[in-house]
Amino acid sequence: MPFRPRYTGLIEKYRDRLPISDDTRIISLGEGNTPLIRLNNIPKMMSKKVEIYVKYEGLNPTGSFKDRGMCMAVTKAVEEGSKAIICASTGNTSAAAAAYAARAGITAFVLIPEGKIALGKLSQAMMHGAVVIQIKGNFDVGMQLVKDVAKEAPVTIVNSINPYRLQGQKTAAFEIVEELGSAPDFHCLPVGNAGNISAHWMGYKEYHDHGIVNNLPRMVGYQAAGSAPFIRGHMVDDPETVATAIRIGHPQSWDLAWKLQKESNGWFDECSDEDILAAQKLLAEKEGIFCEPASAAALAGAMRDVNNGKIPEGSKIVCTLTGHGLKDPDTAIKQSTSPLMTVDATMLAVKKAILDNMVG
Ligand code: AN7
Repeated sequence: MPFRPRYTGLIEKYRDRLPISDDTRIISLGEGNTPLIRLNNIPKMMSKKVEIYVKYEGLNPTGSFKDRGMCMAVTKAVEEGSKAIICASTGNTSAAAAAYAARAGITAFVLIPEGKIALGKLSQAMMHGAVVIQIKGNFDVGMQLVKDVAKEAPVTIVNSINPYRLQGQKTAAFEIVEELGSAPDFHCLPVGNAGNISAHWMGYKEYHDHGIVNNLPRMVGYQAAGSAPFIRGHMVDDPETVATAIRIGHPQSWDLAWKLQKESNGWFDECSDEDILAAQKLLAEKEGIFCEPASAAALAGAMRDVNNGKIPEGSKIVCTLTGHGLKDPDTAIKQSTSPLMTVDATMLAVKKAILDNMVG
């Protein structure tokens, strides 16, 4: 039986490209190395021919892309002697912070908007032993509080304003290039704080600058219509969307995002909540891939922009599916149309249920 070395996470794999030294104690949960899945059925339903791949970041240890950045942020915090980390979060950052703090043996403080984070994410933060502080305010308010309090208390901020976060997250672009043998023509992502889209661009540019790849993608960022500061052109004070992960009106990486939009010749656009949920469901029903609502914004936007010609026929597209569908079971069940029935526990009743629901 052929053996291969155990995969031990993205810091070990990309240590030469990350700010790590030989004696850094690495805090890892085996993050990264996520599948790049080629969609089979959805492209066939589209009127124009394109190749679509999804980078399934929901398969990271805590179920979102945040693990890529959090392993780096916590590794560096520990190296610098920090005993506690803090973040504001719409859910996924808090889950990742809680898990990596547990792994490192330090404390995580997480500020979350009361009642506005998905159940799975809350359960993660609580289960990993974070100090969960619900605030009567949204993410943006929480983020400001975190910045203010970190000036007065011995805590390291692990939101994406921590530069190590983007360093870790850039590795997703490395993986894509390594698997495709080139950069895609278009890379579509959901945008909240715009940290992840910025990190991806950093990764692509680094491989390009170092001669590993000779093309660059156009970066496309999609926001939820009720929470779309990049489309409005200014900060939004009361963001609202079913995609709670990207319910962010004051993006922290505002300048970085506009810079990469220009450099990559990409664009930002918005998707309605209906389109986001429809794309989430389509992906689940037609491809067997379950992502959370925010993630589906990438696919919803890409499909629309293929249809309207902004993304030309023949393009190779990567959509990042930022988080796992299991993060938000409530939204999934609420919009599900699959028959959920209860029948008598008899062969006859079960047989009838089968025959009544045979398709084709
Ligand atoms: C599933 O957890 O900001 O544009 O506090 O969870 O880098 O902010 C989450 C963001 C997309 C947006 N998809 O990424 C948080 C948080 C999912 C997310 C985004 C988030 P950025």
